[in-house]
Amino acid sequence: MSDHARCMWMRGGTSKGGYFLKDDLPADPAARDAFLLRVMGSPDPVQIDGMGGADPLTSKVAVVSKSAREGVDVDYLFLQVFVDQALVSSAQNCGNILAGVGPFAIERGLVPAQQGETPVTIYMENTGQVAVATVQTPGRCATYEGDAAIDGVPGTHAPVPTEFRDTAGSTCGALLPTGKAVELVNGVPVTLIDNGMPCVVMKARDLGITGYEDRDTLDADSALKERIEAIRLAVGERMNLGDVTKKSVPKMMLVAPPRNGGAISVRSFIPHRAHATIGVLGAVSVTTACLIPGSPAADVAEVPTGSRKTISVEHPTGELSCVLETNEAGEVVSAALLRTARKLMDGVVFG
Ligand code: NQM
Repeated sequence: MSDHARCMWMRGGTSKGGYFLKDDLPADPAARDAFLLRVMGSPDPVQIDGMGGADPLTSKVAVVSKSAREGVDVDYLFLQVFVDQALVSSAQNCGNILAGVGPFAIERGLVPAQQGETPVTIYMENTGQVAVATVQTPGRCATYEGDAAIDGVPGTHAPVPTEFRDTAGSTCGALLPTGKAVELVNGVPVTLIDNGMPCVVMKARDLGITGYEDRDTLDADSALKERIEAIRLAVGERMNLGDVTKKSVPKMMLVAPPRNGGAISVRSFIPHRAHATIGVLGAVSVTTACLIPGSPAADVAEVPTGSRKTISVEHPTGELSCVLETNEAGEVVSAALLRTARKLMDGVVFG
């Protein structure tokens, strides 16, 4: 039984977790997952015996290795370690934790740093797609200091602009896995969509809330959560995700008209707790839904014109802007977002 491993703890975007080189973890996935559960202190709602922060947003792992793929620097496998269940899932990607992968890869010597800034091309193993993150590397060293601010994180840090291409159907096989812009599930009109993250997008008011509630209010609403979970379980097969009982996808997105100058307001469940902000690829998927005529998101969104659109998503603690590039058919071909990351600890973790 493996009892320790070299590890860096990092904040990536508005999430936090352990970053490991693949070779520093057990090769057998069952042994690896058992070790990671012990590292995080799961299953336990407070994760008292581990590093996890008693929140799905702080119970995350990145497994990184040098890539053998053409034009790719590193491979990144994201693992969600459940807080109160003995589950580790690779069924979803994570664009927030992704923000730490570039600096981590440079720090561990997988990618040579250039003078000034270093683009790191990352193959996201969970979905088989590629992202390019640009890391600030003055003096050929990764830095975390800078002037970039993202809502949900105090202070300013070095910017990590990140671009995604061709994320449609990342896990579900198609942008709209059922081929429909809208369908009725348990009496609620929803869009089933995957542009990097499988999501169910529905109007908050159709679920009996305003869509402007804070995280604690949403988390305390057990009747709402039961209704949302029933919809989630009903659509898993239709979204080509199989039985989603023990999976952290699809994410549940409750949308409302913007009220702070953005394009849309979103409250998300990931899927059993409300998100403090919004997931990165979750935001790419929900902003893409804003461009689908007749969808619940398009009904409430105020979308700018032009082939390059900055769509600001209002979330519980601020906003996140997605820059979507569309082709002549109006389909999203790329998405860019700004994240930051910070190294918190580098050492050995015990499981
Ligand atoms: O959607 C939380 C997060 C995420 C995922 C979740 C994410 C993404 O904020 O790309 O970043 O949806 O479980 O870290």
